[in-house]
This record gives sequence, structure tokens and C-alpha cells, in this order.
Amino acid sequence: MSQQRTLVLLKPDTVARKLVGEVIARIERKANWTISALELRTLDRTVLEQHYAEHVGRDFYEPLMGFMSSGPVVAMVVEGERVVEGIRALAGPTDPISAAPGSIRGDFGTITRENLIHASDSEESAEREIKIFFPGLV
Ligand code: DGI
Repeated sequence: MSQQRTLVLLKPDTVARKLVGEVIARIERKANWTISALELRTLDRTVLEQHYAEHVGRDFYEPLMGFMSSGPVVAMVVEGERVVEGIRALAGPTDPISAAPGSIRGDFGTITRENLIHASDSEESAEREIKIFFPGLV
């Protein structure tokens, strides 16, 4: 057993398209995972600069920042066995066109930027990202 936790963001397109319940239902029925923190919030630039620090300078960075601050997101911490790998699998790859049907991005994605969900890509990223979004959690 590998108990982990991960940071999940349901992006502004998920909230605007009223897909929050759909996506959370997929997470809840996939495995015996637990949502241990959840908040609806609009992200400011400071938080986004920390979260997407690795992408500074990329051509998609400013459009990504604009999109991610365009409306509220649902930020969550999800805990459970191999949850980092598991939610990445549920989400599908970054580009919705190449995401398989059955994955969140494959079923609902439109363009690469508006791809519905963020999920930490490693346990190290998860701990870094959870500190950004839920600094009160130990
Ligand atoms: O972990 P992911 O969200 O799948 O991907 P990532 O951490 O490499 O990139 C973060 C977000 O940045 C991604 O969800 C959408 C956007 N992005 C990444 N690569 C590209 C991109 N957007 C555009 N338009 N083009 C890209 O090549």
C-alpha cells in the first residue's frame, strides 16, 4: 500500500460548464480515496505564479495565467492509495485531442489550455502544491 495525497484543481472551464459534480463523482467512484480538503476560490496571480513557476517564459504561460484566473476553481486535496498516479490516469494527457475516451480530458476537453483538471504529477509536486493552496494543512 502506498498512501499518498495530491492536489487537484477543477479549472474555471469545469466550474463554468457545470461539470464539477461529474468530475468529483469520477474521483469518488474510482477508488477508496478521500477528499480531505475542498474550496471554491478565484485564484490570484501570486498563487498562480507559484503554482506554474516551472512554465515561466513558455509561450502558453500568459494565456494559461489569464485562463486560470478567469473564474473560480475548485481546489481539493485527495488522499489514498496511489492517488497521484490514479488521478493523473483519470484526467488523461494534457492535450484533450490525444486523451482517450473515458478520461476526463478525453470526454470533455476542448483545447490544451482548457483541459478541465490539474492533478499533481508526483508526490513531491503534491506536497509543494498543497502548501500553496492549503497552507494550513500539515
Ligand atoms: O500536468 P498537466 O496539466 O497535464 O500539464 P503541465 O503541468 O505540463 O502544464 C500545465 C498546463 O499548462 C496544462 O494543463 C495546459 C497548459 N499547457 C501545457 N503545455 C501546453 C499548455 N498550453 C498550451 N496552449 N500549449 C502547450 O503546449
